[in-house]
Amino acid sequence: MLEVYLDPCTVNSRKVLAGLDLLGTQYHFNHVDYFTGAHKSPEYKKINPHATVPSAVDGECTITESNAILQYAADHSPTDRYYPKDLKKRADVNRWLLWEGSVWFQSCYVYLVEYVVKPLLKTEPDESVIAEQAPRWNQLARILDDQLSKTKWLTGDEVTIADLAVASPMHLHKAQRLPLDKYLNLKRWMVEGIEKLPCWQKTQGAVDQALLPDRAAANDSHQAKPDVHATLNYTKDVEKLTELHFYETDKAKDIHEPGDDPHQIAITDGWSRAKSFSGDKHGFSLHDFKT
Ligand SMILES: N[C@@H](CCC(=O)N[C@@H](CS)C(=O)NCC(=O)O)C(=O)O
Repeated sequence: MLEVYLDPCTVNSRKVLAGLDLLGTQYHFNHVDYFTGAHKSPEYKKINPHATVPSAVDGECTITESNAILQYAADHSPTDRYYPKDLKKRADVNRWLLWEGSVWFQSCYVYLVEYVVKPLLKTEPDESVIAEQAPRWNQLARILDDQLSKTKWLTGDEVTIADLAVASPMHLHKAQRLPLDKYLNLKRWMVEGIEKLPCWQKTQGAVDQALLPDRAAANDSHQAKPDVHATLNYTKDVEKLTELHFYETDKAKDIHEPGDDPHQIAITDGWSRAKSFSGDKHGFSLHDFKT
């Protein structure tokens, strides 16, 4: 099984997680905590000497570039739908993957650092850095907008791994303050295409939780309308210790049977807040589930 090493909140890690979900790839997740610098540990650098996330290991094979991980996983997928085997179609996907890694990521990253990371670290964004980057970003956004005025997804009618790769550096576009209103085709693709993909939605919570804690909390309170309920059968709290005497009616008459106090409870998705949970007073706690 593919071992992946990443932190779900980083751009390139989120790209890989969304991509593996889209492709239906089975993998084993290893958390490398970016904020504690675990990607710089000697242990991790044995896997990835560049000290960056993500990385993937499949037996003897180690892959250290997010787009290369997507390509590898797609090549092992039973379908070529998301990474066509047809060489001309594949060349088109490849050129967007390379374009993203060589120019797009760097430009979007400036906005991510200034408007997302710095506020997180309680530092002021440097507007002169944005002003310097803006012409470059606009030039690149125009290229995407032009392409997306002709096609639904970057390479045609079908979503491919190139779409996820290009979307990832702008994954927090509102918080990054990327001026998408100037690029309506790009905005349509991002908001009505990418952000509607289940694989994208599943990977949003961890990003919000780590990088936009205020928004994550607000979303949680919006999500307070749970759509799943369950009945938990508590046992009534009685002074006398509960003993099992169900068939001895005399002894059983003043005790309560286990599960004689049903409570309807609402189940809400707390995954985006998982890090803030600890054991509660009834002894429940939330842990990562190893697959
Ligand atoms: N081209 C690499 C870039 C990987 C990369 O730079 N990852 C960032 C997080 S998105 C990182 O680990 N940076 C190291 C650091 O900030 O120390 C890829 O696509 O995997």
